[in-house]
Formats: sequence, C-alpha cells, structure tokens
Amino acid sequence: MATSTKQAYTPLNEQTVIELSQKLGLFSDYRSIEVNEIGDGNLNLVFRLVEPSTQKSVIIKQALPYAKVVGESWPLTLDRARIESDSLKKFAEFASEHVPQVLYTNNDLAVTVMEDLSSHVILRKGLIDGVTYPNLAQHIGTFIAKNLFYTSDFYLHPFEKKRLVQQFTNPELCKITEDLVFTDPFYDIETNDYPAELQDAVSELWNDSALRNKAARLKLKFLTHAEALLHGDLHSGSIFVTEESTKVIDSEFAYYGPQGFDIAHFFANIAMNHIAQRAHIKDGEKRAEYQLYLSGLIRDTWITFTDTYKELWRNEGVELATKLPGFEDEVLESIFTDMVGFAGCEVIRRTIGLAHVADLDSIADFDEQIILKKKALKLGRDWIKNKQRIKNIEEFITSIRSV
Ligand code: SR1
Ligand code: MG
Repeated sequence: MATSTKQAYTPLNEQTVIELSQKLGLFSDYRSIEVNEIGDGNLNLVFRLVEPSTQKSVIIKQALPYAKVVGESWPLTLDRARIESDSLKKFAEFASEHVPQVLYTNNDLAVTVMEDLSSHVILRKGLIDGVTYPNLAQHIGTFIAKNLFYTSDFYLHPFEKKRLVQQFTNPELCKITEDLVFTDPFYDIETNDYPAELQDAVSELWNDSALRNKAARLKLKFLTHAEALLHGDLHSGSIFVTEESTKVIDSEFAYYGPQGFDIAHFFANIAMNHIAQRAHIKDGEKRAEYQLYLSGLIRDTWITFTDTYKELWRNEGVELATKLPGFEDEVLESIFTDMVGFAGCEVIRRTIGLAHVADLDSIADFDEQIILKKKALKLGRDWIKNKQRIKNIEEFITSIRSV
C-alpha cells in the first residue's frame, strides 16, 4: 500500500512551534526557548523564537485557513504560504539583500521558517514616528526594477515566463485585492469601514460614474495583464528597515500582474503618511522638513527604479522588442500612468475600505482625522481620474504636496 508523506495541518501554538523547531534542529537547548506570537497583520500567525544563551532567533510564520482580521467566517487558502516562500526565494535570486532568508518551508503545514528581522522596524511605524531612511529609495527602487525586469517577457524565455505565471497563480489572494482595492470602496458594500462624518465624501465617490469606470479599467488591468511577478501588497507595513538595510516581507499576494502595481502601493502609502504628518508633527518647520524628505523619497525611488530598469533593459534584454528605439520609454511611460491610477485606488481603499493604515487612523484629534481623510480621498480620486494628465514624477509629487 502506498503511504502518504503529507502532514496533517494544525495551527501551531507556543508549545508545538518549539517542537517543530526541535524537529528542524534550529537550536541546541529547547527547554530554554522563548516564544512570542508577534503577528499584527491581517492574515497569519507569526512566532518569534529566541534561544537566550546564544541569542539565536528565527521567525516561524504559519498561514491560518481563514483571514485572521475577520475570523473563521472568511476561509482563505493555505496555498498562500507556498506563494510567499516561493516568491521570497524568487526575489532572492535578484535582490537577496532585500528579502529575509527562507530557512525552511512546509507547504502541508503552511509554514515558513525565516530569518528574524527584529533589528529592523516596520517602515510604517518609522514613518509615523518621523524617522528618515537614507538608503530606502535606492533599495526599493532597485528591488522593484530587478524583480519586474528579470521576471518579464523582456528577459525570460517565453516558456519559463509561462511556467512562472502558473507557479504564481494566486486566485484567492488576488480576489481579495480585486474586491478590497478595486471594487468595494466604489460601491455601498458591507465590508467598507469609515466614520459617519465621511459619508458625504464617500457618497460623492459613489455618485461619480466616471470614477467607477476608471477604477473598473484599472481592475481589468490587474485581472488580465500578466507582465511580471509582483509582490502584490507592497505597502509600508510590508517593509522592514534600518538606516542601512531594507527588507521586503509578506509576499503572500505575489502573482503575475501589471508592472506599475507595486511601486504604486509604495508611493500611495508614502503619500498617506505625507498627509497624516499634518497632524503628527506639530512643529511647522519640522513637518515641512519631513514632508520634503517624503517627496524626495518618492522622487529618488522613481529615479532609481527607471535608471535600473533601463540599464537592465539595455544590457540584458533578450526579447527583440528591447532593441526597438524608443520602446523602453513607451513601456516606462505606461508603467508610470498605471502607477498613478493604482496608487489612487490604494489611497481610497485604505481610507474607507476594510483594511486601514495607522498613519491616518492614529490621528488623535478626530476632526483633524476627518479633514485629512477627506484630503486622501480627494487625492485618490484625482489620481484615478486624471492619471493621463499627470505626466511625470514631479507633477505626481506636486499633487501630493498641494492636496
Ligand atoms: C483580508 S486582508 C486585508 C488586507 O491586508 C493585506 O495586507 C492586504 O493589503 C489586504 O488587502
Ligand atoms: Mg501583509
């Protein structure tokens, strides 16, 4: 009789996670291991294990069969653990310095063991606290350019590209984005979440048929344009930072999609922080200085991204189209225009949709929070409707600074 080696899935707890670490031989003294469940995201269990005598530590992440943010009433595929660890390994092929090292994967248990990044902080927290990161633009611009180019048809053999599209087919997680980013905020849907004081502004969005039409077009692009392997959820809560180091985490939403998507999410989250700083930094001079840093972060990321992408295109482009004069500029222009539209959707969904951002939600003065959320909605709407009219990164930055 054939025997199966498949292991039965059960959620880990503080005891069983130590037993797993023992099976994997991660430490030497298992009686002393300290465990903390540190997951503060919307979906998974995240355990940090430390051996006090050696200070050795690891992260053990396990997907739950439902979305933690809502509970068991929202079942969710465990396959997202495979997608996350496979995509981290794929990104490590081009940009290993910007992802945590994956030490072990078990798809049956939906478990990934990875490098502990506790020396880093989550970028969203750093930005809310007004910290500057001198290498971040260079790191994220390079990370995105390399991932996009090296997983695209411009570089890969078409058979390998299509194999990767299959490997990273991620229907359930994509459906979350399709609903939460591109659909629900534009309609009166139960999962939306906003205070009554925003109802007038929200109703204005819902009554704007041109806006719905443009959002639907962006959704169509997300559904159909399998251009490159994306992280799929590259907001400032998916990035760990120190002054010197940048590590991208949480790539369970990875899939083949439109190239402008990841950089849009990064910029949208910087823009929301820029808006929220009107409340967080009370001293006008310090606030202006920090907002200039945020503008510079967007500018420098875009410049690094385009410079790196162009260099790869020229030196490593395989597809014949990479030799066509002017074609690289056309591709980058369309990435830019898509970026503006996708960023608009991200800003709107983080303001009135199911999953918010602490940058805006943590504003203590409620009236001020409402005023700034209205500004965020205005900016998001403008980006979606006028994406073609915003011609370059300077105009994009101006739109943030003047909202
Ligand atoms: C139910 S998951 C809600 C959101 O959390 C993740 O970080 C994604 O952004 C998703 O849309
Ligand atoms: Mg996440």
